[in-house]
Amino acid sequence: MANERVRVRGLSIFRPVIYGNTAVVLTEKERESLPHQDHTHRWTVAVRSAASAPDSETVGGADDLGYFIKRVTFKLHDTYANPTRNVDKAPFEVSETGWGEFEVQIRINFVAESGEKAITFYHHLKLHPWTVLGSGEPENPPLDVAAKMGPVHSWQYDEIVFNDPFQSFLNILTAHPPTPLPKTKSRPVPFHTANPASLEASKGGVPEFTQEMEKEEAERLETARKQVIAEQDKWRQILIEKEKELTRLQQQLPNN
Ligand code: SLL
Repeated sequence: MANERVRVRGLSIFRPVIYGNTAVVLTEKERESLPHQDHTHRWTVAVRSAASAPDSETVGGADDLGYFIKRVTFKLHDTYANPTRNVDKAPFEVSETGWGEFEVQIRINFVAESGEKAITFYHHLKLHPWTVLGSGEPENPPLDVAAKMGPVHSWQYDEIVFNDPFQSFLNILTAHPPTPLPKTKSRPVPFHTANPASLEASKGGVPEFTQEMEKEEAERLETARKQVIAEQDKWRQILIEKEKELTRLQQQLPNN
């Protein structure tokens, strides 16, 4: 038992999670039945496992993260009653109605065996659909248009890494391997429904995270890295030319 509190040095182990929110526009009927009639949306903010359960209507959430997460504290905007919401078991989520977007603080406390400090994520609660840039449309479409566009999904993928974990915590983690992400999309649903072409395909559907998305992100980073290097080379060249010119001009000055 004693050696269970020993750290396994040099070992890193991670768990893939997503955090974010889903939001829908309230129907007129729903609005009328609420105590706050100025509320326009119903939303859910959550921390979930990255993989989605097959045929589920939920983004992510295939695995119950309760084996390593003890508590998630969602800190809502101060306009909410009791803005600090503690959730002590899966699903780690809060559902509310409201009228505005704001930043949610998401604090994750790990099980006692982990000996890990809490971590904090920040998520901008998204209610309004993304609009096409430069399309001349207003930034937030009117509610009736937004309602037709279907639910808004705003989710961030992340990996919680544990370095030098305690042996007892490592045992817990390895006993619960995460459901792997699918290689490619099994459902033709994009995350960003702003593009009208993707709107039809996405209707009523639920997006999911895939391994392909990770590959695409790596490719985008690599392209950006090459661009930065090319720009640096270009400006270094310009600097060298300018310095030469400066020297030339200085030599032409009368007291030289
Ligand atoms: C904004 N900075 O002005 C943001 C604040 C606050 C959102 C958004 C409901 C609160 C209640 C609610 O949606 N608060 O229950 O009245 O857009």
